[in-house]
Amino acid sequence: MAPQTTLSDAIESTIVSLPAHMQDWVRKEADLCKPDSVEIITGKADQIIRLENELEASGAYTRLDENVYGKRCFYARSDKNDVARVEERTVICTEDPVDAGPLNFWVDPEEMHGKLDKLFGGVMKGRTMYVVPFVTNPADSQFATGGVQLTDSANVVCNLYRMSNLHDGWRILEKQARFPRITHSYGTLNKEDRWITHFPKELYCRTINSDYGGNALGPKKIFGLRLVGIQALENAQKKSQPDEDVGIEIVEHMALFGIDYGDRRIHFGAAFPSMCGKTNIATGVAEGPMAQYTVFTLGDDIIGGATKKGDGRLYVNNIEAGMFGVTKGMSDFANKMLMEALRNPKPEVQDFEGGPIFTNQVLVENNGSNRVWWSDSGEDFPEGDGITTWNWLGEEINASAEEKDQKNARVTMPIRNVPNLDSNYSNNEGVPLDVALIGGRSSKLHPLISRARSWNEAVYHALCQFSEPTAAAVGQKPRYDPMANRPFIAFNVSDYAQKWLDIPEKTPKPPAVFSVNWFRRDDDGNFIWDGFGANYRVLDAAVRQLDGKDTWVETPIGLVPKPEHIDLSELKYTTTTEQLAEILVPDKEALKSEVANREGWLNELENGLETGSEGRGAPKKLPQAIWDEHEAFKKRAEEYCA
Ligand code: GTP
Ligand code: SPV
Ligand code: MN
Repeated sequence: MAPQTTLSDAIESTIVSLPAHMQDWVRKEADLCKPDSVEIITGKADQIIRLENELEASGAYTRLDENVYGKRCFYARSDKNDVARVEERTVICTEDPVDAGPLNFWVDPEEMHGKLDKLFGGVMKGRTMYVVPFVTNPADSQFATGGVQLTDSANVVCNLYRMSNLHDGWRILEKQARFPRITHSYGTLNKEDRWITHFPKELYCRTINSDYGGNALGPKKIFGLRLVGIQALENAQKKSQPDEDVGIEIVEHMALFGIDYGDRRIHFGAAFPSMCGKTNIATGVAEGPMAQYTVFTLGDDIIGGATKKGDGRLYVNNIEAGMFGVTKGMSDFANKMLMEALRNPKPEVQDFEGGPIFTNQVLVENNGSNRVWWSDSGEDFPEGDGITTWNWLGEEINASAEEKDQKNARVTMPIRNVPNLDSNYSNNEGVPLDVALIGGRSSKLHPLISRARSWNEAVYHALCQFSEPTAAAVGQKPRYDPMANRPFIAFNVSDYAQKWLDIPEKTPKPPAVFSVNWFRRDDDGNFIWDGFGANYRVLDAAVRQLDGKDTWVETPIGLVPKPEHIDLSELKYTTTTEQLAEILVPDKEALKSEVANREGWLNELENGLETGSEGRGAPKKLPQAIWDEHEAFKKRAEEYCA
């Protein structure tokens, strides 16, 4: 017997068709949110096509010309106050604030639920509540986890269908007794009442008043990185020896790609903060002296995996099924394989996942044909007879308009369209993670590439990875961003540091870790390094160092190549040998202040942020090994700068 609710018979009969262990939760949420109807997402394309048509009929989606990007390609505009992640409103709700740590915002779970119950009360009146199943990729790997998102946003459903594995969702969820749950409503889109909340103990997240990517697409950051990240921490903590199978052990904010060297394919993971080049490096092409090397794409944002029994290496996969890429700057020069995917969608993908969904670019109408334009695409702003253009705010504009596409305008697209997808993309066992690249935007300090002398030193540098702000999150400032994961570590950062320090004990053949920085600037603010396709030359130098072919030079921040180790022939922008020599070593002035800055940062991790600590979780002691590495760094830096 179903408990007493005020739900209609139609809603009740939908709910009873769900797997038995989910019904109570969905019923309770429906009773609170009061949708007019409840619809179960089947995972089949016909239903998604119907939702796309409804979004088009309502004016939310503009259908783009099939001849440009293939079938089922759409354009949407967001609310003007809902264009990026909102870290200030991202909250971890644990009983003990120490479990959230000093970097996360923290609210007592009961208090947060009370506040959210009010905001969710009746929020779906006049709307449909969709029940969306999903599973991390690949569905049949031992690391896969299924979950359910409830949402009143058909736009979120259509994006999720391209980004996450929904079609295997129910099959996996049937077998999974405990399942993570996310309830989302775009609510009123009011930013004052926007909340992205996580209740790790309940495997439950509630997010309201945003329809944007990382705030609303549950399987991505909310579930994929944060909740599964906690699961990976707990599994890794309980693991006592390398051959013990504990399920998923590692989840990181990393792109994943392979490059063939002779008969071996080396797999790289790239942990760069949001909008710092993950999609670029995973979908770019090597050029010049490396033109014969193919880059094989596996993923552009989140990896998960574990140590393989008997092998001792970390095996990882992209846990997503699509990409959510920044369009500004997307071009044949910056990420050719992504452009190819847009130009040549595969028929089976067009019919199943669908085509790209663009949000917040410039809409271009040319005699009845609709397409989009974005900044730094290499294409002139469209002008001429029969052409009309509107900016992301919906205003008709011309080439001289200041406001064109939004800085964080994005495109959602199924990864299966990428022509150079690694054949192991959906391999249940994953691929070995050979090299981990850790980077950020550092205009003065960090060398183009460096390698720590030991594992602990690498962890220390990664914990002190610095990066300048981007448009991917609202109101960001320059900051340290541990392993490019700062906004996504849903537990105490000291435990995260310890987890990384423990890797060699649990994974006898851990990846080689290199720090990279494509973003050094000259005194006029220009980037010194060519970047993009030239970055693969830097990776080539890394592989040569690993193979013992080149001997690198000591600096306080790690070993660095000599200029002759990086081939500068046929560069597009011409970084000179002198410039290369400059960016291969840390800037002395920057290094001097870095020692004190890092000391301040580590103290903040241990004692709480100096400014803006209000509303955050509580700190705890950092592992001693981190302080030991800091002392060693300080000594090396003082000698170097003397
Ligand atoms: P999220 O999706 O937000 O997690 O970001 P991402 O890391 O995938 O970022 P993406 O690859 O979309 O980075 C985009 C930005 O980085 C664009 O502004 C690019 O122009 C810039 N970028 C990427 N690679 C390079 C590079 O090698 N040099 C320079 N100067 N800019 C780069
Ligand atoms: C990021 O900001 O790191 C992204 C986009 O990948 S979002 O899905 O919004 O998190
Ligand atoms: Mn990201």
